[in-house]
Amino acid sequence: MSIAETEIEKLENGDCNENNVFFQALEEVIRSIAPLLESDPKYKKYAVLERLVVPDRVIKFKVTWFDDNQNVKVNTGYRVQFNNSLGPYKGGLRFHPSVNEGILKFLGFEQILKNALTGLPIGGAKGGSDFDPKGKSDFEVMKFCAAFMTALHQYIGPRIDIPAGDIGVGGREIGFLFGEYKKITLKYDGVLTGKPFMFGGSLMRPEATGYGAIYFTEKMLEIENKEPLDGKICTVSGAGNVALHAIEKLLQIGAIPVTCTDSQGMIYDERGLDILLLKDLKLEKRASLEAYLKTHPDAKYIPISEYPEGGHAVWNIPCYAAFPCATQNELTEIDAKNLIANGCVSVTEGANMPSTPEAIELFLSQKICFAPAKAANAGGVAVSEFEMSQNASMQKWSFEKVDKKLKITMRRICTSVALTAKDYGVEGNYVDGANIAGFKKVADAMIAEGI
Ligand code: NDP
Ligand code: 2IT
Repeated sequence: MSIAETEIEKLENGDCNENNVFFQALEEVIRSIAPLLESDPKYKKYAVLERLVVPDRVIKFKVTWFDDNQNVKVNTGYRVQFNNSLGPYKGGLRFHPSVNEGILKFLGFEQILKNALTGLPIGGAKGGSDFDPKGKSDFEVMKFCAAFMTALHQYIGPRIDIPAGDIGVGGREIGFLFGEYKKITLKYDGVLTGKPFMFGGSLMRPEATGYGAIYFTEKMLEIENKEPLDGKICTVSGAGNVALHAIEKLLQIGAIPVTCTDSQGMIYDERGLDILLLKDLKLEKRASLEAYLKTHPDAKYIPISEYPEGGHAVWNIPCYAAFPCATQNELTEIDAKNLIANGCVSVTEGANMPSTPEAIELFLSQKICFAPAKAANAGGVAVSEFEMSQNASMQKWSFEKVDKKLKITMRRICTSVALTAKDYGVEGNYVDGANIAGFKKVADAMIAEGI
């Protein structure tokens, strides 16, 4: 049995079984790096893989707070500090009722390789809580964030672990978390990224993940000799930070994004989406997407109850390029078949692991340009690192400077992933390219730092 197969079997028989998203993320990476493990004995000698798949530590804590009716509420908080070989632990916080240790381990593991691909000095981590910010007042969110930070503050620091946002955590939550950290520690540290601009946030951090995914796609289409995005129909899922900024950048470059989704349904506006309205509805008013119809009655709204069996309405809409930007496993094998049948040429993962393994296999076998999450959505964490640099040097960079650095970073990641794939005999396979390139950086650092 190969080193990779032995490790997968060990994981399957351990506490990480096949139905688990953490196992899904690990299995993909281990299969990609199998040739590297066989060809270079140092990885086995230093047990790099066995060490890499286990987080350095998982911090789990109780978060108690009062709602607006003075009821005591109890949630669970986590921080998975996965690997700090390349730099301090870095990664977002997710507040969503589905959050559990398995989901945060998958996200933390992906973050290690993603952060390595940026070429910046950051390790991998993820955290969050099963707290649901939806329907909560600003005061309730503030009280929850304060209680969460009370438990977390002793484990983080600007050279230790620097959390940021993810699903359910944006500028509002980061602001409340930062305020509480400052109050408890008396330190004005850049201990979180994604802060509002007025107290140390980087310009363009909100836009960075979505814009970065489009910059990556432009470069990938260039390398693969495909037509550029301008004038092309694009489908996007999600209606949060990543999706809306991907849509905004698509509109800026002359593409025609026609869909977005939230947890309740999909909007299809074949003339191209109204981004200002969407930002107001989803980022300001935190309303349902259905409200889009009040301003644009010609658009279509499909609630999730009417989605096709085993699939999602958004991937039935014919498009040139697709951008899943909502959540994990939101693009299934059935969805992939529909996209391909309708002529889709390119798929870019804005969300973390949005495509199932079966969907990815189809994309790769059908030679669809496929940009995997850990490469394509690295723009968010890259600009987070730019925010850390600005905080450390007490500077504020212009929007243009950050945008230029983001574009260079995304194009560089794309090129290095494409070249790595070519070097390892899997030209055009950006999944293997990203996994091998990211793994090598982390693994070589782990070996150099000793066990
Ligand atoms: P937001 O909370 O801003 O938006 C999430 C969007 O996805 C919302 O429209 C939400 O719907 C929808 N959504 C969330 N969970 C589900 C679900 N289970 N089923 C259907 N729809 C769902 O999060 P982000 O935009 O920040 O994150 C989106 C994805 O991008 C995640 O996978 C995240 O890990 C990834 N990512 C985020 C980065 C960042 O910088 N923020 C960086 C890199 C990756 P509703 O409005 O109804 O809640
Ligand atoms: O998945 C991700 O890369 C993020 N949620 C952003 C992490 C960060 O530290 O900016």
